[in-house]
Amino acid sequence: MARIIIIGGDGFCGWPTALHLSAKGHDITIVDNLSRRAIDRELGADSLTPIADITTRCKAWREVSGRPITFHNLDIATDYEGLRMVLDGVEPDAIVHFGEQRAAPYSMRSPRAKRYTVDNNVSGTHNLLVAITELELDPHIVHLGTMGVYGYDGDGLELPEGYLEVFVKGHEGQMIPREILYPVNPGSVYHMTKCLDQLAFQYYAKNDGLRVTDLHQGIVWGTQTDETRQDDRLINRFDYDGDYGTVLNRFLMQAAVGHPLTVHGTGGQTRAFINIQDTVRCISMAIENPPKSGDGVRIRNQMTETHCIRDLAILVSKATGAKVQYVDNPRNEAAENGLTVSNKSFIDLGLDPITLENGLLDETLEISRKYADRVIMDCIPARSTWTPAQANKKDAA
Ligand code: NAD
Ligand code: USQ
Repeated sequence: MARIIIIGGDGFCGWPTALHLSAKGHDITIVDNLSRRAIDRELGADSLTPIADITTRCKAWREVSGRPITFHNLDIATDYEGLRMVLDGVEPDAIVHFGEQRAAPYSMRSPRAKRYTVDNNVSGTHNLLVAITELELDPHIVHLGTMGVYGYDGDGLELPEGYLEVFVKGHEGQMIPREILYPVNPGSVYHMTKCLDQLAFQYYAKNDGLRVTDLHQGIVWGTQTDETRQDDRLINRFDYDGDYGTVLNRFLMQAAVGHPLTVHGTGGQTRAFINIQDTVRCISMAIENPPKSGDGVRIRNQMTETHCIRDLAILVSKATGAKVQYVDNPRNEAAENGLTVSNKSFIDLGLDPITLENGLLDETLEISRKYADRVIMDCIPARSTWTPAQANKKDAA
């Protein structure tokens, strides 16, 4: 069994992943600075589900499973020495890196938030790479990247898993093949940090032989997994506010509280999706199938289906009777786009995807209804805009 560090293990994807890997018998250490909980307080928002504090969570898991999880409250972007000490102490076989500011709207809300997102995400990732090389460790780094690095202008082609074969004209006119990182096209400062992460991984894999899997993940929906269902104190986070709530979970929560479903613009944006239970399974599969030193960075597209936002709203509306409201799009993004994505590498590893048709919408809807009285209605509208003038005003406020 492996020693695994989960950076960002108190978050929406990190917590159920920590439990899943612990249940499989791995030794789990969580590193998290609890910044996500602090940002909730800053925004006056909260998880729809009542999440226990991290100490209670770990204690509950030990009671339920008999297995310990160690927790370190540590900021990987600013506390390099602390990070180095944890790595040195654990000597991990694998590190799963979720520990970044992950909301596109939050990253666009003000100059301060833009700078925080870049400082936190880029420094955190780079500190991790430096510490591993300084200590001469050889863990498999599994990083959570995003489908958003590709951008949404690929109509007509199937997005490959990270790399593109191109042919460049040589000086004698011959066409020379090269494999390059798929050209990045971020849609927010947050997405831009994931593009910068990619370069850092490519460099440290080349120069220091680090073993990295970068998972280009789609939008995660759902809440519970087999492990988080086992005790109320293990319940997973459910974000629904205008900055952190992702679209499908927001629609389900909105339906539960009688709020119209807030479709941005025409709703013609097509995005990639994955259920949280498949997220944890994919991460486990990625850990079990590491790249070899010298192989470069292994990129896998971690998504199971694509949907257009308008169709999702209609689906939820039909299931619940909720009204659909087309609101001005606060983001700067294409009004309509097609999207086809290869996820062959996980299918080849045996992933049997959970899709919207599998009935799990009902479970998420039930959770939304159960905790509807916790919804802070003022947090529902998406107020972060991509327009500099408005974002600048927020900082001044
Ligand atoms: P989250 O915000 O719920 O969790 C991130 C965790 O990292 C939080 O607990 C936070 O406190 C911690 N963290 C942030 N900065 C840190 C730092 N400097 N040091 C230590 N801990 C730090 O986010 P999530 O939804 O669980 O996403 C996890 C990862 O997956 C992110 O990197 C995100 O970009 C990626 N991802 C998420 C989604 C999604 O839909 N949620 C989709 C694709 C990719
Ligand atoms: N949208 C609406 N109504 C809403 C909320 C969102 O129409 O109430 C639209 C947005 O305008 C956007 C789409 O839905 O076109 C997706 O928005 P989102 O907030 O669900 O997802 P996004 O901002 O892309 O970010 C989320 C995670 C991020 C991750 C990304 C994966 O927060 O961490 O990287 O999904 S991906 O989209 O594949 O890049």
